[in-house]
Amino acid sequence: MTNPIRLPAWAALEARAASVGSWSMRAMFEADPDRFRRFSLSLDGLLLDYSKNRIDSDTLGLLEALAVQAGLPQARDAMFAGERINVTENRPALHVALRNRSHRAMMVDGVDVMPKVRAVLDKMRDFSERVRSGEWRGATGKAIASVVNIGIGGSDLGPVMVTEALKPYQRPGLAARFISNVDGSHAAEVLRLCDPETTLFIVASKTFTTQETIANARTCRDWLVDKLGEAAIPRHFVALSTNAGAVAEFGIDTANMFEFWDWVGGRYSLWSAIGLSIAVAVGFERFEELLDGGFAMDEHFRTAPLAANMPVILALLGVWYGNFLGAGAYAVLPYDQYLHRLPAYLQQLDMESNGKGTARDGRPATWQTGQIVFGEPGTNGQHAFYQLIHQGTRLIPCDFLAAAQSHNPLGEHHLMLLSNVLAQSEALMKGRAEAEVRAELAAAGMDEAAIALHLPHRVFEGNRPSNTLLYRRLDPRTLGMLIAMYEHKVFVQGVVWDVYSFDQWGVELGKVLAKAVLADLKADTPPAGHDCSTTGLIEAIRGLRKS
Ligand code: G6Q
Repeated sequence: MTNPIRLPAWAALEARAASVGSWSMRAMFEADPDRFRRFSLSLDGLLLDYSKNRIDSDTLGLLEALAVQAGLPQARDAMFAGERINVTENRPALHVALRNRSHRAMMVDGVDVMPKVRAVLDKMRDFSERVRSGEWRGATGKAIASVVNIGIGGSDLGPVMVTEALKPYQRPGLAARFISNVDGSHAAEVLRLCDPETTLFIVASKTFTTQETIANARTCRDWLVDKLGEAAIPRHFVALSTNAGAVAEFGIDTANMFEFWDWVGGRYSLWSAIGLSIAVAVGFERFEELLDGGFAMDEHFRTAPLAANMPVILALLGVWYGNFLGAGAYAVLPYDQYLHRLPAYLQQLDMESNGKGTARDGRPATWQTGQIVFGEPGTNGQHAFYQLIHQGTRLIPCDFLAAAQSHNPLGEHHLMLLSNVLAQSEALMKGRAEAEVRAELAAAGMDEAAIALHLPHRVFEGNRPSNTLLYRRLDPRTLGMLIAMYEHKVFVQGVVWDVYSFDQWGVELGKVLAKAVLADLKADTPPAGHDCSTTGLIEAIRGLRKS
């Protein structure tokens, strides 16, 4: 455990940033026609091109040295060995066991967890097949047509993102829907689309105490009971949780509960029973292919040298930009409509894991940790916020993702999509030089005065970095690889930044605070114990709700 700024490689990187940080990528490409080959990696059909970055071999060497000095190889081994690396919650972070497709044991406290993992997978297979085949029926004998996952945060974002990404694999007549927000409008709008006789609710909550999820589950239970009576509950409600007591108390038969364990973090849980909605939506075999992809990336991360390791390289590039070249944010830009929830998913994965201001020794982190993640699918983003990425005053590194083949080959759409993603990364790197713009304006017939006015606004300095992730087609295995790649990227950055990536005390705080304010909103007595802004807002809400 060492503060990164005390590591020798940190100082070397600071010095390097001062001298080479502004090197022109355009010039580097001109000088080295082999740059793409030297700075790209392939793994099972997934290509990572990281050549459009402000790096050279020496800089990468220093970044790798930083990772080694920060103890990355040992930290990685400790994670796979099931050590209690989630120190502040005193538990391992062993989501890699959930997708361990080998015969290797995965140990927690001296016990192999794989038999339990496989038993739950078998139960998920059996259940998802029964629902999909129509063998599992609702209380009135009808087959299930809507599966509604009720969960929030880690118990929602992964399943939503994956079911959306794998929509081409869903079968007609069985819809996967999600209720997460405690805003009653979310439940109301989803329930409007459902028929109680053919709806199966999956209540997904690790703790089974989360206010939003329990409130939504109660509302859905009331909706069902109102139409079909109490006796219908066992045919229409199942639970995914670590808390059998609370599941039973809620009224769900624990025979219909799919278990996972405290060593599965919420935002790492889509591979566990929390993925049941995915398995029902796309079929268990596809779910297994997702696990296979995750496992392939785990093996790569575990065994590939740091210099040829996708998650490590992505992580270190993020460190280079964030800690040495002043970037505070990065954009995730999938040129793949089916990945439209990937940015939201990565926001949680990244910002909840590494949005920490305290180092592992308990002292304030005086270096930048975490990164602001944002994004939208291409080409929509191009017509919105790319302006700032191209010409703004901030450095925003980008990850572009694209499939060579579409699930929906409509005319030239896909080639147009691909031409956009390549054109964007090229333009970000090259920019548009003054001479180029001047010639273009002159050719358009502008006089000198007009050229002088327009020129500075149309010049793009370029030199803006990006990675491109290219794959054949967005299938379950590729998706599994991509998700695991980002998980490990976040892990590596947490190690370098010396923070605990697997807790989320900020989220827990929100859970506690909301309960106190709820009591004040319901009361008639003057709210006490708040600042005057919160008190004023509570009183204003009380007034507005009466009017
Ligand atoms: C994820 C976080 C958080 C969590 C939700 C839901 O890593 O811990 O997003 O997943 O708060 O928690 P439950 O699954 O316990 O309802």
